[in-house]
Amino acid sequence: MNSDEIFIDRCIEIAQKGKLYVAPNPMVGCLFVQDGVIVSEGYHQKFGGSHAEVNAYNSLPSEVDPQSCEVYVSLEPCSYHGKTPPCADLLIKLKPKRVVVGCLDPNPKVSGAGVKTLIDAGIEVIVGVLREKCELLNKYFFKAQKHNLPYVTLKWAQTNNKFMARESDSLESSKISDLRNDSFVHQLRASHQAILVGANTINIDDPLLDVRYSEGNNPIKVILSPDLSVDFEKQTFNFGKTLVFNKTDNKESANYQLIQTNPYALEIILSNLFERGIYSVLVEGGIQVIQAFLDAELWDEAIIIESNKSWNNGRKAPKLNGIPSLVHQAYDDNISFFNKS
Ligand code: AOF
Ligand code: ZN
Repeated sequence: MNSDEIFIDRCIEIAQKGKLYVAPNPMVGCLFVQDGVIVSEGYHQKFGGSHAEVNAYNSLPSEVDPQSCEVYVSLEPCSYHGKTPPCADLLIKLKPKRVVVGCLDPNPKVSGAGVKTLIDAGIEVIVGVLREKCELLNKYFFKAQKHNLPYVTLKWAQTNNKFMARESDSLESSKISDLRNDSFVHQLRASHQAILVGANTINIDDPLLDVRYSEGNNPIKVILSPDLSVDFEKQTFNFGKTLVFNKTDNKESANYQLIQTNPYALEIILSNLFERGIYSVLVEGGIQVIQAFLDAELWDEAIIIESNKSWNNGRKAPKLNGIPSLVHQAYDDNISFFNKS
């Protein structure tokens, strides 16, 4: 790596400290560098809070002249008034020697305008250092800004002979993955803005769908129940926010919100979630719901947790063709990651 890449890599590293708290905003890291030495660091810490550039500037020691610094930032500085003023204006005022940007901001309100404002103001700007890695850092944000749909992660557990659920009359335990991997699953929940399941999963498993084995906020719960067969007495309705997509009713109550969708189709539901500012959805089941996302090709990533247990019977897991981008062994499970394209 050359020195620009090393500094942008550090921006990416510190940006990730905001992972659980910035959504739907992107994670962003910024450095001020003087004569090849980092003199201050900042990252976007929470949604609605100040941007990485502002935080880095605020921690610049008073004796350091910003005009003697180069600024590194993993995402193009913003150029419009959102919840905070434009970072490009701040940088123009500070007049750094150079601004090095990891990747352009896909937000149509920025999308090159931040870089252009800096160049027009006579600041030297370099764009695209570790571009792919910077874009990957914010894969949810990029998907949502470019396609007006949230990033969809499918996640399921299967036995080593590919069963995903017990038959409905079975009394045997339906837990498949290693208990020690529950914290991994809860990290996934915490890193998505919403968690989505079908009504059968609620009615049969009575899951909480919260984050309790790791740090982070509970995701918004999304339940697909076209005919409103979901049992509203189940425990997930006792806390937090739950959206129930259905064919017939719109209603808001203390514990849930019914949303009628017409036509009742996954793409319409995802688009509705995007309009609500939800940029990432974790689909946790069951079989029919996951299969529907696969069939409609409305997914971005699939994570399969395969245990070393074998069942004699049950209901088969969806089939996913393709080669995983990563497989790792975690306790008694193998976890495989697939990207759609
Ligand atoms: C930056 N640095 O640290 C972040 C940026 O509503 P606001 O003011 O917080 O603006 C949110 C938008 O700003 C977001 O959609 C994205 O385009 C950009 N995020 N930009 O220069 C940052 N978080
Ligand atoms: Zn900004």
